[in-house]
Amino acid sequence: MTSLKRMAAHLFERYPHNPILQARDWPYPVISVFNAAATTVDGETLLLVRVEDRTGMSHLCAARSKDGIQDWRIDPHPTMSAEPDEHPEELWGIEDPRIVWLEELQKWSVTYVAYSEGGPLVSLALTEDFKTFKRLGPVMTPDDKDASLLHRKIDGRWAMIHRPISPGGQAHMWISYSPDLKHWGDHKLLLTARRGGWWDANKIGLCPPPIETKEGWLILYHGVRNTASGCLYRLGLALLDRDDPCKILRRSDDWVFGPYELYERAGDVHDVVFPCGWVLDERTGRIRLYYGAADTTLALATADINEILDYLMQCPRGSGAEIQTDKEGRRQTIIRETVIIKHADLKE
Ligand code: BMA
Repeated sequence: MTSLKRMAAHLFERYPHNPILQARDWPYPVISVFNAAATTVDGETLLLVRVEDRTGMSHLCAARSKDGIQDWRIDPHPTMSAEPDEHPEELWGIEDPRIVWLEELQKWSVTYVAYSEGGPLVSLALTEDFKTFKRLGPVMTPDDKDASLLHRKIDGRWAMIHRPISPGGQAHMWISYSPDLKHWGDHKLLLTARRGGWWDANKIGLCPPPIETKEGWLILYHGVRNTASGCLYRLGLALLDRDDPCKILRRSDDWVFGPYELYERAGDVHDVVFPCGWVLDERTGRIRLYYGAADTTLALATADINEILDYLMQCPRGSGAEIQTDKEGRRQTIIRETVIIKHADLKE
């Protein structure tokens, strides 16, 4: 095994007492708790957890903890429920939130999946307290999921990464821009799913919101592999240019985290790890990654952001697209040159 492959396998470390939250911890009857967004509020970690009840539909519920690991205080009632009367696109529930603090507005954005009669779409809400939510309504039409804002404007416009499904079932990550968070356009294809035997062939999607680092926007994304016994959800890394996030600087060829422990391999949907939130402790450089395990419980893994960046800076440059079409329309394999540069050499 090369040292890069060894690094990939050890970047994330599971919390030994996983899962950290389960249905039986809930103050009201539910069947599964998973895919939580995460942020820091007044020095505490706040998770907005996707909760499914016996209707089969989901709502969001806040859980707070001082250390982000244990002693969670869970809201006694759903914190944000679907409101299909005023928002028909939420007919079949709301799912998989991502939270971003927008310094400019002094508000948190919550992008989430609204499950409409026409399919799942991306909706956006703003909140100042995680008690009331101002809905801005659907921002992307169906089928579209896995969306998050960048925390600041890029050249005067808000940017959102999201994942529409293309005809034929292929699902790639896109980036779109808006002057006001309401009207979105200038859509660009960002990161494409690979093909064939790759772990991230055919379907990928953003996991937690991108983290801005000196080296670029750090992206964790899921890749879905179709197998004879169903889908396998694993995670990979990419780095986007800080000033122009449409540019992909690096992408890992290997997946860096995948279902392994029993609570990830068995549950309502087996073989799924699905993070929607992470919190960076700026003092220690440790990341706490919160992920849904087998669509049943919520688990925690930790990682060092500098190790992740060191690893990424040794990954192939560019988007990792391996197949291109030549002028005559023939497919050709592009052999990429992997240039190893020390992370330190790239700092100004
Ligand atoms: C995706 C989303 C996630 C879910 C995953 C695995 O399409 O619906 O909420 O965790 O599938 O079932």
